[in-house]
Amino acid sequence: MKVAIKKNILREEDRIGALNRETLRAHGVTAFNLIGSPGSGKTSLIEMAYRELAGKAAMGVIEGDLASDKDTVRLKSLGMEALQINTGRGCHLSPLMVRDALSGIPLDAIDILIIENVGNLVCPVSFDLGEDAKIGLVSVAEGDDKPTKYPLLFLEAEVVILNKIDLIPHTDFNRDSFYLGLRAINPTIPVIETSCRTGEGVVKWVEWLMKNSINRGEF
Ligand SMILES: Nc1nc2c(ncn2[C@@H]2O[C@H](COP(=O)(O)OP(=O)(O)OP(=O)(O)O)[C@@H](O)[C@H]2O)c(=O)[nH]1
Ligand SMILES: [Mg+2]
Repeated sequence: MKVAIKKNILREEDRIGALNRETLRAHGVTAFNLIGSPGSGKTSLIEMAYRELAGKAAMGVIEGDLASDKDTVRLKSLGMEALQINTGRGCHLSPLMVRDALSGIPLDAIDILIIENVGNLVCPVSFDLGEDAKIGLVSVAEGDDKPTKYPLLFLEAEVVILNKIDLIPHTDFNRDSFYLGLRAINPTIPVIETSCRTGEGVVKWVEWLMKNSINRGEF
């Protein structure tokens, strides 16, 4: 009985996710679901992308956090369209939360929507929010074993961002171990190494966003 109810809920979630995708398509918006641990640099990467995309494409953000509007305040101060969702005890954004948020974002004014999911490598992976692609983010500070321990994200994502590479000399992060673990899970997924401190890799990250937009970067 419990299993049947759970399956029905998931089916309903998928239906709303598909509806979100239709809405986004109707407005010509590409959506990316950014998934990474707390503090891995999700908001920092969004800030970097926004600066780099200036004059090329307009970006909006849905921010998911258990509490506070800190990230939204940060993004709005740059002039970005940003809307905060607080999940309370919830460990992920649901398609319905995103559905509600979409009505608060001027979709005709943006080309790319980044959904910063709640900091978590587990639950957010299971939900289709209506995104065009999931982006898996890990940072050097978390250790090189994350693909091995949290394989689902690395199977579902279309790209992996390895952030905070400026910290490699100060940690025991081993690039070879990281890539060995990742390739065992997903042999072909592209990886972009970035540092929001030095700016390294940011152009590549933004090029990936453009290339994987529904209009292939022709905004
Ligand atoms: N050294 C270094 N620090 C970084 C880098 N990227 C982000 N940070 C720092 O890491 C901390 C967390 O960054 P955020 O961008 O807030 O991370 P987040 O994933 O959005 O965090 P939550 O929203 O709380 O889950 C901040 O102090 C950033 O300045 C990086 O590439 N290198
Ligand atoms: Mg954040």
